[in-house]
Amino acid sequence: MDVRTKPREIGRKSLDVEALKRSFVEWLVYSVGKDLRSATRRDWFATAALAVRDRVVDRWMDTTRAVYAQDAKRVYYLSMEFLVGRLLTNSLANLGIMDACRVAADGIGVRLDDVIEVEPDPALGNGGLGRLAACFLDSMATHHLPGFGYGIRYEYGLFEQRFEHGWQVEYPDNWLRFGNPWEFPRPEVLYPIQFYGRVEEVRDGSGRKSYRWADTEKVFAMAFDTPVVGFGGQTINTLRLWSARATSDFNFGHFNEGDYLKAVEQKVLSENLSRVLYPNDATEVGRELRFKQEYFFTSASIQDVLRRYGQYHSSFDQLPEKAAIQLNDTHPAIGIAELMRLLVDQHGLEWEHAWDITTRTFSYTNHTLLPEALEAWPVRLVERVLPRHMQIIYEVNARFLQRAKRSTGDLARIQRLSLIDEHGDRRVRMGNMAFLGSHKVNGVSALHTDLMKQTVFADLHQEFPDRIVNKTNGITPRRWLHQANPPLARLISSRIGQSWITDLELLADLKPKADDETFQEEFRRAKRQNKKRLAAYIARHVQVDVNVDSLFDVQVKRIHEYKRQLLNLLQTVALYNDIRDNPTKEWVPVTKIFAGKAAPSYQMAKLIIKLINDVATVINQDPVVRGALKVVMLPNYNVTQAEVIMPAADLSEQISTAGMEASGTGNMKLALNGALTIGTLDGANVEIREHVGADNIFIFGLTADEVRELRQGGAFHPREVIATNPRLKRALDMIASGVFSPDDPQRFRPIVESLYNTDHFLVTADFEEYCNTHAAAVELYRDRTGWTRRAILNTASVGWFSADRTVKEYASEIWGVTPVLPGSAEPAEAAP
Ligand code: B1N
Repeated sequence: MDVRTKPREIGRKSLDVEALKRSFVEWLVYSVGKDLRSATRRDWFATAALAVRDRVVDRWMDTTRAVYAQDAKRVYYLSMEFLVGRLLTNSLANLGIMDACRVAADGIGVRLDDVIEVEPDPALGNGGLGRLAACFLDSMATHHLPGFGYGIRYEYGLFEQRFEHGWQVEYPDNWLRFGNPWEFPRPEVLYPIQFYGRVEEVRDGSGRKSYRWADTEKVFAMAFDTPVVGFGGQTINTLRLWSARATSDFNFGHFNEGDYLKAVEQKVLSENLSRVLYPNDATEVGRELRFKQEYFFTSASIQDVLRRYGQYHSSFDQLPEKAAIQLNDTHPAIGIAELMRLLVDQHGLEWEHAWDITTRTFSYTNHTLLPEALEAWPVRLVERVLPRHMQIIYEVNARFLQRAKRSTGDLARIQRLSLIDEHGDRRVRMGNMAFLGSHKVNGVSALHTDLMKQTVFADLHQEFPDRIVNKTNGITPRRWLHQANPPLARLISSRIGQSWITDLELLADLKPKADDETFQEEFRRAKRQNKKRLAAYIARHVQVDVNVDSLFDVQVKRIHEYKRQLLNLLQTVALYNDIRDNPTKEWVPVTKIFAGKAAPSYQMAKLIIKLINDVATVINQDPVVRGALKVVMLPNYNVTQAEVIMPAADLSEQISTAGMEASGTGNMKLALNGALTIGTLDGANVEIREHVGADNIFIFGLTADEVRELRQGGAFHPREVIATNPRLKRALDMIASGVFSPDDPQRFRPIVESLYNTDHFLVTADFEEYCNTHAAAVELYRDRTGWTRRAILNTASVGWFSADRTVKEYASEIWGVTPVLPGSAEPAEAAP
């Protein structure tokens, strides 16, 4: 069908209060099937979401029509993870109908805030990488860039974390239990995904060789679409998530044999593909199901991209002018082999032609240099699961190495360039694959990008010196300031207007107010309001009573040794000792707030959680320190919780071993909300210092270069460092002797021993400087004016870390896409 002949649907739903009220009642009665008296909060959530969704849909179709009508170039952001957070508040805020909706709800006796609180937080990601993808979607929609997110509709998201006797225990995250009002199932958008089988060589009449992938097992990928509301509600993009569905022919054999139950079992097994998110942040566990998940969503997405392109084009020559595919880390990197397979095997393109189209279409973002996180799939696995792709990878490699050999005779270098790691069991280096198949490869902070060039990608960088570029991460100011921090957002708008919401560098206009007494006073009042909200949250969730006037010292992120929660905790224990030694001194009251999940198989990280909880128990119960120090570990850190924590923080802990945190984005959220950073020169901290100024950030510790030298030089002996630092030694002795674990004094031996013996993350090396810097920060907190001035300058100086800036850089320097303004469409088909 000609997509341009469909009539355009008109009739937009009104945004005013009366219309909203009518919508609520109608949805409640006719769709949720309840009356006003019997409706539960969950019913009201479904009702509100559906009524708001109506307002989104008209505009969504306008966007789709406009992009179709212009045949504009689109960005496809392929990511295993999208940590979008709750969508009701986000939709209301971005549509600008928060107040109207509150009034409408009030009018029928419903408190909107109660309704908001029952929405599950879709945890379809682990941490920074998944949240970055969500921030980018928000920025693309807000700035009218035609951007699609493609990922997996996991039936179970990241596990729910609870503490039982201080230990992390994981519970399944059954987020779809009560349905998901935001998604549109698209049962007609269905693609076959193949696995296993074998490859046949076929020759046509002229003797030309081609390949057929035969005897495969098939699964269908079915689309679920969620609208992505840009700020102002003008552009609404699409997040398309794939769910696995058994094919009907899958179990034909069993049906014929009359084994009905076996057939059903097969169906369940094949649908496991989209069952659960792997809970590892920056560590890969090479599981076959994970590899199949990666191929599953990547293949479906690329088939969808080609289908959409094919509606308007009869040859593939223009694909790179119409589609940019961004690989969010190597997880979708198999897409490079998949596009080659589709172009060469299914559409008959010549290899060189297909390769040219492929490399001009793909680009790749690297998010980590940690060796344990670099994906390298065993050749034997790839060969078995995707035999044709393995052949394609070999062919890409052969051609590339042939070229490389012309310029070097250095065999070791050739081995390093190869897509195949020949050490031990042979593996496919997905990073090298992603690099070769892309026209641009980017790091996520300036330092990280430099380190990419010096380490993991040094050889490839020499071969392709223009390919690596930097795109420092950013965060969306809509969710992380406008939505999460209404008191500060209102204060800012009262002084500089509202344009900062979509143009965050305008916050610089606040700089002259940093010394303005009234502004300072109001800034403090906003912070205090947020701290009260967090204190209430803490009281509700962990029953600890914290002092709102204490310094809120926050470290919230995944638990990982490189992030060094242990460094923070050792300093906490040392401070505890200082206070006990000198209880009558006028200590600045400090509340240490931790939150974060450990990968379920990461024993050391789980032991660190237990230690934080055990230290918290002892300190919080000790009458000697009461008031001067409290320690809180909040369970189940997620986007919703982050929205409560970020606005309330005074001090932001960004203390990873230099060179190990690719960027960090929590650092940006906290600084934007007026926290001062204490941190190492790692990831984006380096650039945060450049923007806020060295006087407004607390930097300490070894630099990335010093870390490398210290490790290489072999002259680092943690045992000796500990021996020369009595405060550190005392803290470690206490942990080792069971002061915090009287029921099991040996419990924390593994932690203490690893610090004494190897201390790979250089906790002991940085301890003293960290303590001194921390003490200086706490001292400064006494100076209310000095602290507030610095806090204001942080907020005012980090506008550059908006995801809007990041996405615009990608758009112009990597993707080659430009905004499509809505409302300029010819009538066309509305389905994305
Ligand atoms: O990506 C974030 C960065 O800000 C962080 O510094 C970085 O640690 C994070 C495998 C990862 N890197 N790698 C991952 C996540 C899941 C997985 O299965 C790796 N996450 C990061 C955004 O750039």
